[in-house]
Amino acid sequence: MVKRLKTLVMATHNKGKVEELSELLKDVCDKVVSASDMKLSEPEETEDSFEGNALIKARAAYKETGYPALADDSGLCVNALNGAPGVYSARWAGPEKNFETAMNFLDTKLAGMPDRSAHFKTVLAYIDEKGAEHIFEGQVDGNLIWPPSGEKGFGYDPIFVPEGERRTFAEMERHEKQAMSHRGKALLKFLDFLRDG
Ligand code: ITT
Repeated sequence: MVKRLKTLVMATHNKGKVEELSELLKDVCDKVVSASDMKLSEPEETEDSFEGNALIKARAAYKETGYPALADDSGLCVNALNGAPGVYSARWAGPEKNFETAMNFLDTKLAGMPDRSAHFKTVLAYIDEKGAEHIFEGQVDGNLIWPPSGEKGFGYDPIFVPEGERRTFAEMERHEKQAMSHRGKALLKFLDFLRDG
């Protein structure tokens, strides 16, 4: 039986993540609110790992609200760039969060490099009602294309083609991306955890 939560805070200010996470979470929570809805502060992400930064965000939201909190730290890791931008994926877009700029910057860095393989990674950090911490991970491998293609999704989606596909994430419907994405995989692990717990 799935353990239902009364209220869950999604410890993120990223609208794209909220859209992708909230749909499935609504099945297991009476109420799902985001850090933006609750006007929570945005803690500085000072760790050099997805897990470390996910925990910073989840702990901050749990502390501020007292509700169980789920944070997502994620990013694009490019093999030819030794895993960059990785935990710096959001920061490459600057304070204006301009991903056109970030994708152009990435394309410039990859000039002359034939290896276009990359993966997206998500680490979800969950802090339960008692304050216990749990980690769930998801990854999707794929290749980068240029020029960007597609209007859906967010962030680096217009340049990422998952393995076995011909379309970018930005050319897919949300449920199609969800079925194969890093975030979708991590979220299923979290839902399994609630089911078993
Ligand atoms: P929060 O910290 O408030 O959750 P953020 O956007 O700053 O929002 P991150 O620090 O985890 O989140 O940065 C992850 C970045 O990686 C995100 O801004 C996107 O640009 C990129 N990213 C993560 N998942 C992605 C996805 O599914 N599609 C495209 N880009 C993604």
